[in-house]
Amino acid sequence: MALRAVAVLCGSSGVSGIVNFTQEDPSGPTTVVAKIYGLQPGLHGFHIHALGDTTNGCLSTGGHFNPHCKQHGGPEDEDRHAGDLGNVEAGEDGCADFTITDSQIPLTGVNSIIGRAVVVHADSDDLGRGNHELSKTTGNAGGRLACGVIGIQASLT
Ligand SMILES: *[C@@H]1O[C@H](CO)[C@@H](O)[C@H](O)[C@H]1NC(C)=O
Ligand SMILES: [Cu+2]
Ligand SMILES: [Zn+2]
Repeated sequence: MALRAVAVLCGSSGVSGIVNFTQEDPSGPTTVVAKIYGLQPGLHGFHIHALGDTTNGCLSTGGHFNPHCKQHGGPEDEDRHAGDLGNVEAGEDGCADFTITDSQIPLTGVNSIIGRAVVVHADSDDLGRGNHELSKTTGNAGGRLACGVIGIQASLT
């Protein structure tokens, strides 16, 4: 029975979206399928942040989810935060379709992302490869446009 979760993205910026998470097997990878609206065309950093706290908007969702105390990177990197999912790319219509299958964002167990938050940023994530002082912590992805808490969804049988 697949585990499922969902995050509904909203923010003060007019950016919105839906992020679906599916984990077929409790020890297997999680597939993320997102559709985001209202973005400027181009790349936007896309992460799991540590806290599901939106009392102060997206600012209170903490830093990137980082249970293994690593540096910021891209999803393909050995040295990365678990929450580092790279960038979504919006077209001229401001919409981004994004899919990734990743092994560091389970929906169950000690490193579960349930109750944490998805954040989409104003700027592109340099995946830790920029020369900016923030490259190794946030990818210098700029402000937080929209976010949503990752909640449990009914399982599919
Ligand atoms: C997310 O899943 C719902 C069904 O639970 C579906 O209606 C929606 O189209 C999905 N969204 C994306 C972006 O895949
Ligand atoms: Cu982020
Ligand atoms: Zn990171």
